[in-house]
Amino acid sequence: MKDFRLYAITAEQFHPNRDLIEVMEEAIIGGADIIQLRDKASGKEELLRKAQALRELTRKHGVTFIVNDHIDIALEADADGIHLGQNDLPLEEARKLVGDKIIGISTHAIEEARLAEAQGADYIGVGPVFRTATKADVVDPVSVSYVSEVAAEIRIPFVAIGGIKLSNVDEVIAAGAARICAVSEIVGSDDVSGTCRAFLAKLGCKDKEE
Ligand code: 3NM
Repeated sequence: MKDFRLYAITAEQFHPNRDLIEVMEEAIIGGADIIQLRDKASGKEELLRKAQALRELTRKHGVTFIVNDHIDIALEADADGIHLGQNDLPLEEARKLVGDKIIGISTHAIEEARLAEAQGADYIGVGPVFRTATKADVVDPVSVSYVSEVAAEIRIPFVAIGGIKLSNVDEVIAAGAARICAVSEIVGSDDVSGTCRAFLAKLGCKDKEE
C-alpha cells in the first residue's frame, strides 16, 4: 500500500454544523493522507452516498480511502480498502472478498498484532493508546508501551490511535510511532487543516505543497 503518515477518520458527531466532505477536505489539505469512513449511525443507502462522495474527494486529492466494517460498501464505492475490528469478519474471509485491496486491522495486544501480520494485513491500528470517548466498545488504554512493543517487532505499517492529541502525541512518537491517527482532535477542531499540519510537523514532515 501507499505509505501514509496522518490518518483521519470521519466522526460527524464532532462537527454537527459542518459538512462531512468539507471537513475531510480540510484534513486532506492539511496533509492527512489516508481517510476512513467510520459511521455507526447511517443506514446502508446513506453510507453508500457518503462513501461515494469521499471516494470522489480522495481521488481528486490522490489520497487513500478506507471504509470501516462494511466490505460491501467498500466494494461498491471502489474504496482502496477496508478496516476491520477484532470482532468483524476474519481477515482470511475478508481477503477472499476484497482481493488485493488494503485490509487494516485494529489490534489491542501484541498477540493480535502478530496474528494480523501473519494473516496478511496491510497495516494495523495500535490502540487505544490513551483513554478515548470516541469509540464506544473500546478496550482499556494500552498505553505507549504497546506502541513500543509493536515498533520493535512488527514489520507491516502500524498506526497509533486512541486519545491522541497535539498535547500528548510527542510521547507516542517517542515510543516509536511513525503514523498517527487522531479522530476528535482533527475533525472537532476549529482549524482542521492547521491541526493536521501541526501533527505532521510533530512527525517531522514538511507541509504538503498545494
Ligand atoms: N479505534 P479519538 S480508538 C476508532 O483503539 C478508534 O482501535 C480505536 O478517537 C482503537 O482520536 C478509536 O477521538 C477512536 O480518541 C479514537
